[in-house]
Formats: sequence, C-alpha cells, structure tokens
Amino acid sequence: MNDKVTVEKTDIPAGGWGSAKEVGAILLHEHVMVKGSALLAKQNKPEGFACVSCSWAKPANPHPFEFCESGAKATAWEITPKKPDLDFFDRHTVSELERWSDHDLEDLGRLTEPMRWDAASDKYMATSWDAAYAEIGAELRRLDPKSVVFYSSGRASLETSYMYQLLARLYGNNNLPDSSNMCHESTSVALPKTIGVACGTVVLDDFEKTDCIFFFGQNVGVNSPRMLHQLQEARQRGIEIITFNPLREPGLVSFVNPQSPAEMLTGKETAISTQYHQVKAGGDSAALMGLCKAVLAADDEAIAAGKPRVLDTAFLDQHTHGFDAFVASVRACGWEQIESTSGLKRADLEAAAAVYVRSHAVIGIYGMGLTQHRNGVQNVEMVSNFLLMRGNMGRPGAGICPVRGHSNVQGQRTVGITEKPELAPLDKLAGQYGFEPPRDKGMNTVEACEGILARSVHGFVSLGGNFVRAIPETVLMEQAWRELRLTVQISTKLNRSHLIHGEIAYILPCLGRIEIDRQNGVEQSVSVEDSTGCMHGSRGRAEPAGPQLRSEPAIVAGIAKAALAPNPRVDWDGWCADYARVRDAIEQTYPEIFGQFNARMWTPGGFRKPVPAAERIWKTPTGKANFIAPESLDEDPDLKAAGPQTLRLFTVRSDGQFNTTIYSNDDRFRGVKGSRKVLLMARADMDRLGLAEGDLVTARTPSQDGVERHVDNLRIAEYDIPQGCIAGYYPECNPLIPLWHHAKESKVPAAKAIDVLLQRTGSALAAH
Ligand SMILES: Nc1nc2c(c(=O)[nH]1)N[C@H]1C(S)=C(S)[C@@H](COP(=O)(O)OP(=O)(O)OC[C@H]3O[C@@H](n4cnc5c(=O)[nH]c(N)nc54)[C@H](O)[C@@H]3O)O[C@H]1N2
Ligand SMILES: Nc1nc2c(c(=O)[nH]1)N[C@H]1C(S)=C(S)[C@@H](COP(=O)(O)OP(=O)(O)OC[C@H]3O[C@@H](n4cnc5c(=O)[nH]c(N)nc54)[C@H](O)[C@@H]3O)O[C@H]1N2
Ligand SMILES: [Mo]
Repeated sequence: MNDKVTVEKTDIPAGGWGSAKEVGAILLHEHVMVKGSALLAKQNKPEGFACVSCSWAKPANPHPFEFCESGAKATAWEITPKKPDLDFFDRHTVSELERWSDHDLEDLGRLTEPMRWDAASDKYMATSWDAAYAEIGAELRRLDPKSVVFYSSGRASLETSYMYQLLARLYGNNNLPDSSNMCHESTSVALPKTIGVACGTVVLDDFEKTDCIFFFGQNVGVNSPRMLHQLQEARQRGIEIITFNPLREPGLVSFVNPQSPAEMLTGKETAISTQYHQVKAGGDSAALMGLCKAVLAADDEAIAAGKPRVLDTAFLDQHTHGFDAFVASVRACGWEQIESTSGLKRADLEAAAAVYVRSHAVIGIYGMGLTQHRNGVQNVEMVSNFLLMRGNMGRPGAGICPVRGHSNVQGQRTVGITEKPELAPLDKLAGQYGFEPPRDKGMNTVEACEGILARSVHGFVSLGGNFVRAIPETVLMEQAWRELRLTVQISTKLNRSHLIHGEIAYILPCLGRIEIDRQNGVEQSVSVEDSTGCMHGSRGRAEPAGPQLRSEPAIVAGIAKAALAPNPRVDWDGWCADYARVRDAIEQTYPEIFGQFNARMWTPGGFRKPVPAAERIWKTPTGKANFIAPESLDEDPDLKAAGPQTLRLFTVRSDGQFNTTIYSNDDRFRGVKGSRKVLLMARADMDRLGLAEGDLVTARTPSQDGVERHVDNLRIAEYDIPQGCIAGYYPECNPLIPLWHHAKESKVPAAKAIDVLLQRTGSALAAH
C-alpha cells in the first residue's frame, strides 16, 4: 500500500541538474546507458528519429541535444533490453497479472512474440503471425462491420495511419476513434467554427516575433519541455508570459537550460511566467470573459479620451463576424460572476489584460486544462475570441497554439483517421481504390464506449495505446470489455488493455519508431506531423528488440489481407516493401498537403501543411473569423453539486509517466514521492472537512444514475491549490469519471473537473 508517500515543498526549476540526473537515472534503470546516450543525439535531428514523447515542433536548426528529460525517458523506455523471459507467460495467468500495477506490467519490457489468450489455462501463449492473421481475419469476416472498432493512439506514423483508415473503410465502417477524442478534440471542434482550421496557426518563428504569451492549462515543463527553449528565449527578450493554471507548475515558474553549460554551472534560472493566475479548475471561460471585459473597458476609455482604439477595428470589420453579439454578452456579464467562477480577482484579470492591450503580437497557448471540460469547446472558442479582438491571428508573432499530445496525433487526423465521414476525402478514396466507402458516421471514443456498454460493439482493434486504462468509467467498462468477441492489440509493452480482454484475444507486438525497420533488407523511414502542422521524416536507429517483431505497416497489412477480399488497386505488399509508395498514395489522396511528399520529407524543420487561417483566409461558413459568445460560464451546468462538501477534482500527469505508462511513483516537480494515490488539497479545505495531512480517504462521485464510482486509499496532501479544487493522478482516478461527463460537442471526457465527495477511512497516525 501507499504508506510511504511524502510531499515536500518544492521550488525547483524545470531543467537544470535535476533534469540531467533524471536522464542518467532512466538510462541506467533501462540498462541503456551507452546505446541510449548515442541515440539521444539523433533525436529530432534531420536523418534521425522523431521523438516518441510529445509532438512539439522540431526546429530547422536543432540544439546539439534536441531532446528533453521527458523525451529521454520515452526513448529509454522503448529501447530497453528488458523483456519478459521465455516462460513468463507460462508462469502467470492473466487473472493474476490483472493485479499488477501499470508500472510493473510495462516494466517487464518489450513484447517480442505474437500471443493469443488461451481460455483453458487463462494464459497468453505464443503463436505464429500467420495463425494470428488467419484467425483475426476469419473473425472480422464473421462480425458485422458496423460492430467493430479500429482505435488508434496518436503515436503511429502517417504511413501506418493512412493504411489503417483505409483498412477500416474497406472493411465497412468509419469507426476510427483516436486518442485525440480524449485530448484535443475540443480544439478540432472549436477552431473550424472560429477560424476555419482544426489546428493551431503558430509556427516556431512566431515565438521569435511575439510580444506576449498567454498560457492556459498546459504543463510545459513535463509534457512538452522542448518548448521551454522558445519560452526562455522569449523571456530573455523581455516578453511577458501570463499563465492561468490552478497549480504553480515549476516548468511554468522557472527554467535552467540543461543544454547551457553557463546556466548549469551558475544555476541561473530564467523566470518563465511574469504573471501567474491560479484559476479554479473549470474557471477559464470566466477568466477569459474577464480579460475580454477589461479589453473592452480599455477601448471605451480610449474612445472617451480621443486616443487610438484598443480594438483592431480594421481587422474586426474586414475579417470577423459576430463581434457585436459577443460584445453584448461580455457587457452583460458581471464581474461578480467572473470572480466567483474563475476564483480570480478583477484587479488581477485587469492587470493581465493591460499587458495584452499594450502588446502588438500575442500568442495564446493551451492544453488539457482547457479541452478536458464540459465547456472544453467553449474554452477554446474563448481563447480565439480574446485573440481576435486585437487581430492576433494570422500575422507574425501572433496566433493560437494548441499543444498536441502524442507525437503524431495531429497527423493521424490529417491522413484520414476520423469517425466523421465529412472530414475524410471519401470520394477521393473511392476513385483511388475503386470501392464505395461507408458514408455513415462512425464512433468516436465515447461512442465506442457506449457501444461496448450496450453490447453492440463486438470487435476492437487497437493500433497502440491502452484504451481500457485511458477511458473514463473504468469499472463498468472493464466488465463490458470482457464480453467483446474479439480484441486485437498492436503494442510494444504489456498493459491493462491486454489483461482485460475479449473472448478471442491477440497481442501483436510491433517495432517502435526508434527501431530500425527493415523490409526485405532495406531500411525504411516514416513520417509524423508536429503540433505546428510541420511534417518530418523519421528513421529508426536502434536494433529491434526481437527478430519476430513486425512493423506497424506490416501488421496493418497482415490484418487487411486476411480480413478483406483482394482489391487489385490496393497493393498491401508493395506498400510494405517500400513505404515511399505509401507516401505516394497519401500524396495522391491529399495533393494540396503532401505534394512532393517523398522529396520534401527531410526538409529541416519539416514542411508545413497549408493553414489558411495563418494567411487570414477563413474557411468558415461565413468566410470570416467568427466570434462565438459563450453559452454559460458555469463549468458544469448539468452536474448538480451535492452540497458544500463537494470538491472539484482535476486529474494530471507527473514527470514520472507518459499517459498510462508509469515510469515511477514520484512526481519530482510537485514534490510527491512514493505514491500516485494522492490528492492534493488546500489547507482551508482540509480544515473545513476535518482532514489531516496523510489521512486516507475514499473519493466518490455523487451518483445521479445509480452507478457507484469510487477510488479507495487515496492519501491527502496539503498543497497550494485553489479552494474547492483537488488534484489527483491520471489514470488512477479514472474510475471516478462518468462516461456521460464529457465536453459538449467534442465528447472529450471532462477529466479536469469531476465532482467528488471524500470519506475518511484512515488517519495519518495509523499509517506510521
Ligand atoms: N512526459 C510526458 N509528456 C507528455 C505526456 C505525458 O503523459 N508525459 N502526455 C502527452 C499527451 S497525450 C498530452 S495530451 C499532453 C498533455 O499535456 P498537458 O496539456 O500539459 O496535460 P495535463 O498534464 O493533463 O495537464 C495540464 C495542466 O492543466 C492544468 N489544469 C487542470 N485543470 C485546469 C483548468 O481547469 N484550467 C487551467 N487553466 N488549467 C488546468 C494542470 O494543473 C496541468 O498543469 O502531453 C503529452 N506529453
Ligand atoms: N483522467 C484522465 N484520463 C485521460 C487523460 C487525462 O488527462 N486524465 N488524458 C487523455 C489523453 S490526452 C490521452 S492522449 C489518452 C491516452 O490514451 P492512449 O494513447 O490509448 O494511451 P497510452 O498510455 O499513450 O498508451 C500506452 C501503450 O501504447 C503502447 N505503445 C507504446 N509505443 C507504441 C508504438 O510505437 N506502437 C504501438 N503500436 N504501441 C505502442 C504500449 O503498449 C503502451 O502500453 O488518455 C486520456 N485519458
Ligand atoms: Mo493526449
């Protein structure tokens, strides 16, 4: 149990010696000291491999070591020589492994043989690739295509993802949920409405030209640390960075560049945020409303004083739609409501707005703190509204910058992984491959879960990821998942989605992106899209973890050939023999984005896809950039709080994890050591609820639907966090999230605002 947990007050900067030490420690833990450090030098470099951690942009002129602590951990984790020994799966039943922790499962190392679950012994047993494909193909042919889901986690390359969406569509559905359904789907719904693109408008160059950065709900020091270089450079130019986050995240407070010898020796920190606003979880729409209100007030004053306008009226007239209605809603909203919903003071919001007003070019950056809310789509629309007021969109140094998660999550969407038929070039695919693609809407992540709960989904194929652990509603979902007829997991490491499994269950182990992918003796490369819409080539550099491993494209092709009738226009074997041919096919489907794909894929800094909003071309129904007035500032209009005892839980990541992959139980930056079953809580709430540091509690979601949702044995730790809010770790707290508790429109599970009640089950003293 977690009785050794400690929480220390930390004020450590991101980077610095702590970071260098962590890189050394993980290389050592994974036994890859020499191999690892040589490989890290190739990370995010031309002719090297694209990091498998985050999707932050890769500069044309990389730093000598264009990697970070998090990227080094992800690399070491993938290239580890550890693997389960030969009879491991013979010694352990699957039911027994279910009791293992997420960390211990993945810490077994790389899976190297295809395996099939054996019902009689309840064990995974090695099988051959041919036998696996044959049975999976036969089952898929037996199942109703509408009852099968093809999930992908955002790591797979553009080549694999393109082949995978084609597999689903040739098979007969658009059931292509993606990890982005739990992530930035709120962005992909909001931005097409406001500015006519589904992605950000900012590129690295804009960081050199910006005057001011607003930063909402993204933990840069842990989740996209390479961006700290841009932020540090901006700060050294005197640029203000204004942050909204309920926690004072060290990476957003200060940074010591581990790649600068001078800084490392002197310990000289760069302060990152110049203003830090500890907004309540779910309070961002209100905070942004306050910012917009203050901008309008400044404009009113300018008019009254006969000074130049604060609003960019020329831009507003020429380029936008809906501004008057938006202004009316801002004027109608009172400061009292803004203050109580955001938890911030009017004067503080006015101070932030004052910086905005005097800046010429502003970037708005955000992450999961905005998207994973009931109002997730509206939160993104509010950032867009705020930027548009002064024309901060589509000009140098200005724009919107959603920080995507997985290293190719944005790219998967670009090449057709989507459940929305209108977003895929179905006519093009029909012509190119001579078939009639399904035109009906497929299932996204939440809808796939609903289908599994309703027992109408029977087959589930996963291209990477750990679906069962990443989704909400853990208890009901795990029960229903076991009733699936077929589960197929294309994976690198053992995880919970393999142990909770269907009647026929396969694990198909694949090469990771860092490994050399040889097809017929020829080394292949793949490509990915970064957060700023730039495409990069990636070539594996490490020897594969085992001779039996197959590449992701080969596995997708293997399943396709076994499940589908032959189609002379789809040359699965030819594609696998030479991935350049897949890129040619991608180019044929998307000529505007991927023209000269093979020739351009090694462009330093990547080649960018067209982003019309970056040129002030608005591909919206109005032909303009649209202001959208918020519907409600209340984060959870339909969740009736169970009274003053209710706390709002938001789930976060630590530096010791990559999503459901848990490297360690420590959260170095937040000072939590020894356990992840911790709830961070304000002193005032502890006093109010009679809880002490170290107390054990059960967290429970106030039930409206008769479903019991709880997590036991969480330990209370005092923390600097807004009153009424508590923070816990993802995925440990996922059993608390009801499936229906998701963002309106985008259906992103609202993992950043979950109402919970706490019940004390043990005291601090009893534990020691
Ligand atoms: N090392 C590492 N890197 C990663 C990942 C990883 O797990 N580990 N995951 C990858 C993936 S898939 C993704 S999507 C990204 C995720 O990267 P982020 O977007 O940074 O996601 P989180 O860590 O979930 O939390 C984001 C931040 O939001 C804050 N927050 C919570 N609620 C609110 C709120 O209501 N308002 C505001 N303003 N802030 C809030 C939290 O305090 C936290 O600092 O990172 C990617 N990179
Ligand atoms: N409560 C809560 N829930 C959340 C979130 C949150 O903030 N809070 N965040 C959400 C977000 S943003 C996301 S993106 C999802 C993440 O959901 P997923 O993307 O589904 O999960 P991961 O944990 O990234 O998947 C880890 C597994 O991927 C496999 N893998 C690793 N590398 C490779 C590879 O190269 N190829 C293949 N085929 N497999 C590989 C390994 O087997 C590993 O066990 O979780 C979501 N869930
Ligand atoms: Mo994500």
